[in-house]
Amino acid sequence: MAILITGASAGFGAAMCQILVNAGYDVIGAARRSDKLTRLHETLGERFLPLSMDVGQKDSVDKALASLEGKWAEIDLLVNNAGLALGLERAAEANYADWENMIQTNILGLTYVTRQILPDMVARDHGYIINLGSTAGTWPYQGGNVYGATKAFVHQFSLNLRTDLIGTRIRVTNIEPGLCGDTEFSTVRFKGDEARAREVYRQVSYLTPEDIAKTVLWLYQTPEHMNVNYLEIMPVSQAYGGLNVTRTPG
Ligand code: 8X3
Repeated sequence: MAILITGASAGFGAAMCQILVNAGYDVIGAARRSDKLTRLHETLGERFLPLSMDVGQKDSVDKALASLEGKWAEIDLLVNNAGLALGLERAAEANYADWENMIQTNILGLTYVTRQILPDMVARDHGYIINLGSTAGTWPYQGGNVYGATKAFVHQFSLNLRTDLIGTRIRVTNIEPGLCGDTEFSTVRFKGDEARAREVYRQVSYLTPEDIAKTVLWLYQTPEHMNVNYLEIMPVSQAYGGLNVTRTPG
């Protein structure tokens, strides 16, 4: 029996691998960047299996998952963590290729992996799927357009999965973090503009990958009769704002 974490090479994913291996679980870390996975392997040892996989490419997902053998082939916890935000331009100015890339990874990629893993969980009548949504899937913000919409998909897909799984012992949770630092999230969003990425976290106390990884461990260890449908988490420095109003002069 093993845990599969996508997007394992950095940020949330790498922290989850670390915390779950340290808690005594066997963890498969899947990502494109195999050099980073190799480094994790060196740190985490034999309870960690690096798996080279591009979640956005169905062939890559199918091939990587088909290569798993023995205990590594029996996934008891799938963490669909891989995902990204690209750009913060308003919809009329946004780069369309960025939209496609986010849809490909955050929506299609997540379904490629889930659809492959789910039948075995159903056959064993046991398992847990934890998806990484976002507060952006519920709360709109300017420039969040397609990123937020992909996370709204993840929220609803999680709820619909659980609905399909009624009568089984398979659990599904959508974790919806708000502002989280110490990851590549903003650097990726701003395409390597480190100064702009740093500005997002300036003088702000943010959530860390460790906070999210500990949440995954907690969820996995909750009693098996209990299903957390979704979990919205923000740093104390963040809260809801009001709605925008435009006033007409005159
Ligand atoms: C991360 C939260 O607000 O940066 O998904 O989109 S936010």
